[in-house]
Amino acid sequence: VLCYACSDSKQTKNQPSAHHLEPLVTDLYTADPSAHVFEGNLYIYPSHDFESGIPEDDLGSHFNMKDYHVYSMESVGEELKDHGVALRVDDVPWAKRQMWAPDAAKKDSTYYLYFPAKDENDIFRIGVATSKSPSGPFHPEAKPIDGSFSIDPAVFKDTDGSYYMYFGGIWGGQLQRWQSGEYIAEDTYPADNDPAISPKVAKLSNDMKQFAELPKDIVILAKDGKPITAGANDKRFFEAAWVHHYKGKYYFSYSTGDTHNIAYAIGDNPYGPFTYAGVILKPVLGWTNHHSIVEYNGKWYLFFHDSSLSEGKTHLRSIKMAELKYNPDGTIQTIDAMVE
Ligand code: FUB
Repeated sequence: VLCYACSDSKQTKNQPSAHHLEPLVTDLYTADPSAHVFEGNLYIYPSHDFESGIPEDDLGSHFNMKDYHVYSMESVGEELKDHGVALRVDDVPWAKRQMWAPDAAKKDSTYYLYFPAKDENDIFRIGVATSKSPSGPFHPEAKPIDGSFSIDPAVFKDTDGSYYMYFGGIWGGQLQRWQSGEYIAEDTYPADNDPAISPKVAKLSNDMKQFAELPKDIVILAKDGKPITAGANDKRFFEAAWVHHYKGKYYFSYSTGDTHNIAYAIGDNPYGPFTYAGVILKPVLGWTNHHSIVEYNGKWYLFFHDSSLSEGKTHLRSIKMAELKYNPDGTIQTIDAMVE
């Protein structure tokens, strides 16, 4: 619950203050919040962290999640409603383990939940499940999306009604194993001076259950117009893609992973290229940083997570939100949740 009863004079009831960021959910660990406005309410689709006892490693095996809950709020500042379990890994025929960051979309009268999980060969794929309600329960397709791979799907609806999926994550997210177009079970990274590994985008089919095209590279340019290099790890893409539209521009935001920022880049169309524009969210408590951005009732919000509720356990996270503000030139004001 957001603190709307604290004594801070700048804070009024039902208006969260950017400098008082409390976990939105306190009875479960939650992470990777994808927020959307459906049916006039804010719906949040997070990962559901729990302690499975798997030791920590560089592949992220300790992020061993097995289901998703869906949350909603009718107005900012209200307690989140937990709609319960929306999808379990045991109910997905092709998925074996590690349900990582999900996203959701609505088309016509159907809601779609997109999620990554490892298949029986320990390869991350992206699945889809459907429901007539934004809160689920969601019914999974028997197979993952054809040609899908890696993690962190984020689905963006363009102004013309087309839907695009952005996805990918390096290290444990396996994107570096797909550089040849086929899965190779060993990690291959570009040299520091070469362009960084690109996140992917694919337009979705009319039924929202397949890619309508082969995934394409998203190119993120440095301010000098050259692709960001693999060695620029304070700016290059790591995981957690998100796209939103603001005043005619497309904002591609993402985590820089081992440097722990949420960064963003701006482009003129859903495919990019996008030009690096700065940091939206500085590192939070815990190794991962993952966010979403949504407009609700005329204000913009950043949803993110940190490990404050678990006192620093990286795989036991809690979702939070803060108001996001733009400068007159369209750049985004940086949020530092560690000090606010
Ligand atoms: O929650 C598991 C993974 O951690 C997500 O897929 C990544 O984006 C990172 O937040």
